[in-house]
Amino acid sequence: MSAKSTSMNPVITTIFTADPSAHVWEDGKVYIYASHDMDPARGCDLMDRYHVFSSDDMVNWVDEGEILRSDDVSWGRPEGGFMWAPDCAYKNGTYYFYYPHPSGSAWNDTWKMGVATSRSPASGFTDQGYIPGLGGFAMIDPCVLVDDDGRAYMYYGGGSKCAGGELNEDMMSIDGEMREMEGLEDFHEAAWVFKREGLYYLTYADNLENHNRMRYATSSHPLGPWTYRGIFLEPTGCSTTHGSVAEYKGKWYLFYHNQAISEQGNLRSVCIDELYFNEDGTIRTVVQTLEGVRPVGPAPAPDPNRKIYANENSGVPLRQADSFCRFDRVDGANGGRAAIHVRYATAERLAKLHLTVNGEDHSLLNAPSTGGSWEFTGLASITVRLQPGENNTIRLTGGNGDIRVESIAVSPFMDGN
Ligand code: FUB
Repeated sequence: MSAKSTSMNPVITTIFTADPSAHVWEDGKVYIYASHDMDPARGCDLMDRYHVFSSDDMVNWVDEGEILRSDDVSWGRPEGGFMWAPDCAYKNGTYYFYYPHPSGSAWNDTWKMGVATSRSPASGFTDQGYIPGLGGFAMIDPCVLVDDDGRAYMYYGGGSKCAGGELNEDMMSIDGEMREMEGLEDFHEAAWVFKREGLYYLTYADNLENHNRMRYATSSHPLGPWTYRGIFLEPTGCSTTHGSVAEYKGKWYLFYHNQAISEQGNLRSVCIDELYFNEDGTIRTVVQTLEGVRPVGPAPAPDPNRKIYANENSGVPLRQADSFCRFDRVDGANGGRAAIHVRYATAERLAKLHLTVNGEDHSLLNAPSTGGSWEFTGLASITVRLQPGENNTIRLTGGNGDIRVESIAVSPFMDGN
């Protein structure tokens, strides 16, 4: 990873990600739990395979890999897909990953709030079922706030209804009933609650047709009633909007998505911009930038375990759907997660490469323009699972724009996960 002066927007470029929920955990890093727009899209039907991203400087983001897919959900709709906007919470040594997913083929009538747990923030999640009593028609987008006193609250909603309630100690059931959140104006979906200086903020997407904005309300109690405060994110150019607010190393940020890379509303990309409060606690309108945010820590050190594999045919463009380059005997070290960084050149606005690892499909990797067919400055990065030792085959197939691949760099995570 090289030193970057700003994060740029979007910050996650290699795969399409949306609905970012950001959290700072005890290891001092900031994590983004995002949903994943599978490419090609079919509305939001095919969304699946959640990835987590982490950073300790806000500029360099590591793909931590996939943590859950619809195939892992035994109670889920038989056709899969529909893994929509998630959130994550931490309590007493366990990470709780909350995700909306339908239990039946009639997807919008059968939403449930699934929970997967792990002892680690970004790997090892196992599905635990769903929260009893929650869900139903259009009820999506769970968000959990763990308050300073350890009490935890769940919020969710859609189709103009937002509900909240207190979670039990098990973090997987509700204490009593959910209640409607009062005082919100023009609520659509995407509830997010955070606390600053003793005040609770509930942010959400509004109903502006095809150009949802973000609004917010405040309260001195985690479950309201809420006082409506206004709009703080104008349209991003994407029909949906969905965001989270978090503080990291003394600065506040809005994590949101737009469609800048794809120019398609169902292939979205996570962005980050700074968020400022006025003296009275109100939020200033967030300025959407191309530059993104500045570093709040040193750039990561180069990985001493990284191995580079050259493509001997790097001069040959992968233009046709049957053109590919293959890397054999790729070292997965002890096995488990490994970051793959593909060095490429393309003059196309957006080329794509289809990645398979040991025959397993990893979908399309985005390769935005490097400004020239021989400018090998592009890096497409994704984290996958490798077998132990030099037993791995990585294949990149063309057919989505004129693109040359110079090499791949592989960095095993070395933690055995
Ligand atoms: O990403 C699928 C859905 O689109 C989310 O659940 C909504 O908040 C909207 O972003």
